[in-house]
Amino acid sequence: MSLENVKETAEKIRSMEIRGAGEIARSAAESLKNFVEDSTASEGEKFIEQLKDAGDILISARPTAVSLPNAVNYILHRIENCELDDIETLRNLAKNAADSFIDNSLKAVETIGLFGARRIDDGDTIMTHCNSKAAIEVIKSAWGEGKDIEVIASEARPRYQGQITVKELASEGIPTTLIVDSAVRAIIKKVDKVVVGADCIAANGAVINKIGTSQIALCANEARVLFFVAAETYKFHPETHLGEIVEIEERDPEEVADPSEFEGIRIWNPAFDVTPADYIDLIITEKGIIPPEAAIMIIKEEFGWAVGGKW
Ligand code: RUB
Repeated sequence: MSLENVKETAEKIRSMEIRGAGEIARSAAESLKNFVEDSTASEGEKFIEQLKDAGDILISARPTAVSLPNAVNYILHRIENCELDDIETLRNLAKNAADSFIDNSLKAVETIGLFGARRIDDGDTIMTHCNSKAAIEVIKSAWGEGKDIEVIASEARPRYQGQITVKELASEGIPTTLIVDSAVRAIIKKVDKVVVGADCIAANGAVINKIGTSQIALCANEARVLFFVAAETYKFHPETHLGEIVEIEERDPEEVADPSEFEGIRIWNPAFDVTPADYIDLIITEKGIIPPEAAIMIIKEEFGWAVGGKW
């Protein structure tokens, strides 16, 4: 019964009914919490095994946002080294871990908004891409402080998450403009700062975010426009320190065009791209604002336990 709920959540993540790296992580934590509440395991070892299986189902839903395995591992790590025969304690620890992950995650987004707003000036025109809660929080927070700002958002084909962004910002009263992705270079000189989110940040400071982000970074670099990334620390990828490569999700070609109308033609739909650290001025996290080169320090601080023995 409750594994069904886990599978349902995984399916919603896969189909993008639940989307955005932070939201994906929080819903995975919530789903594991429900799983724990329903679990009938009477033996600690079995309980952990079942929880790991449930976690694996969630992790397999989408490959790129490292927030997903980080959320699952946050919970598992807190019960793995406990007394296995005390099942009630294990259950409570897992539930509390899920709650604290969700709570910390929401607080992190809020803090990022406050920190990020300090880097936004009165009169700024800000460009954003896709739909990132963390990036939007920076913009909303600057607006909330009374800064007179404007936003230009690219639509983020093929799933058009930019449309969600412009509606959300406009509903706050923020002057907002929607552009097609290919208009970025034509208008970048009107932009003062770019603020985007992240699905994953590697040890070398590279940021993996919605496809199109790296082109914006390239244009911003050419035009000497500042490029900021807003990301909670659970978007940093522990294993990239050990040389692991981040998998870039390739989604269904049907999201781009109807394949039956393009017989013999490959339709390629990578969902994310990699922006090298050289194109990023700052990463705004809830622990503070860092240059991309300091990503490794966040990874050591936040995930030393995860990779501990291995480095
Ligand atoms: C969403 C996306 C967002 C990041 C950060 O991609 O690339 O910029 O996930 O979002 P998708 P947040 O729509 O394919 O999930 O700041 O909300 O975690």
